[in-house]
Amino acid sequence: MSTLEQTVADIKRMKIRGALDIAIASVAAMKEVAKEDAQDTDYLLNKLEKAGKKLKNSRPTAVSLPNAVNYILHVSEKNKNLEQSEFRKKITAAADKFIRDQEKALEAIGVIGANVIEKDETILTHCNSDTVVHILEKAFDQGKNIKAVCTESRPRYQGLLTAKELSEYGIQTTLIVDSAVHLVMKKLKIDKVIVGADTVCANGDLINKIGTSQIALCAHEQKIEFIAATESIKFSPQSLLGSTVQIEERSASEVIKPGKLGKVKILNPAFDITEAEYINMIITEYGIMPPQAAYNLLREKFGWELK
Ligand code: RI2
Repeated sequence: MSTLEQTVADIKRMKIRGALDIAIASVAAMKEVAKEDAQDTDYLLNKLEKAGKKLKNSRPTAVSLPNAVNYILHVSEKNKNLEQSEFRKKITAAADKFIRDQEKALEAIGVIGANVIEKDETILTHCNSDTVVHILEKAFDQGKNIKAVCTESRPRYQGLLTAKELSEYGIQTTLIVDSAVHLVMKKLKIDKVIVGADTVCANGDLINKIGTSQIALCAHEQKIEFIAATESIKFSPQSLLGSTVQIEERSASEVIKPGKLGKVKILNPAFDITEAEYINMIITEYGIMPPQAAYNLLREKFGWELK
């Protein structure tokens, strides 16, 4: 199997998962496509376009994936008049820079996010976001003696990954079932909720793992700060043009063994939408911003995509 086919398959079955990781893996796969044998630059360009389509179709919700692919396609288009070897060099350099930039963004968010956390705070998180894990580990490194509460995140249980990672890092961690959030917020005196993002829309709405919006509502009711941590690659330029984000529906078999409940229909949406009004702040590599500033970030960062 080629790197491209392998990457598409791994993203589909969530062997590669997390909004940032699928973007990085997609760019790495396109870099390999650009190295393949070809008669001329046009042929390579065509191969990259086809690869981009396959990658974009592998998972529909996290916008970091099409943003990453479109960036490489944009560089390809800009350099299509170059001779083949020069063209390859441009794509390789762009892919390497993209990956480095995401690593730097993650690092910057870690530092900014850790500054937001106070000494002895208890932070609740949902699902498994590398970005959030990074923030909590940085805060721990600063000697802040934080505690973490992780939801299981049914049906795929990504919360177990978060709990394991944080606990092994030395952070006092508690795992709860998803439906315990409201009670536990009071019982364990949660200070802040910090979640990752799959997509941020121009109006500041957040799309993240199913269950996020219920947690935001609980936090709102209990006056607990609700924070999203996200690299700017997860902002959706298409939302500026009125497109809505497709919420991925995954197989019923992730929820229950097929047929176990006879004719009962199983619905398994993987993400939900948290409205901007329930979000206190968004942490990006550029700093802290209110969700209402999403529009400005999009115009600034993705202007090239909107032309
Ligand atoms: P990072 C994940 O989706 C979760 O929804 C998580 O909050 C988000 O991606 C961002 O993850 P999934 O791939 O990029 O588990 O912060 O469906 O790692």
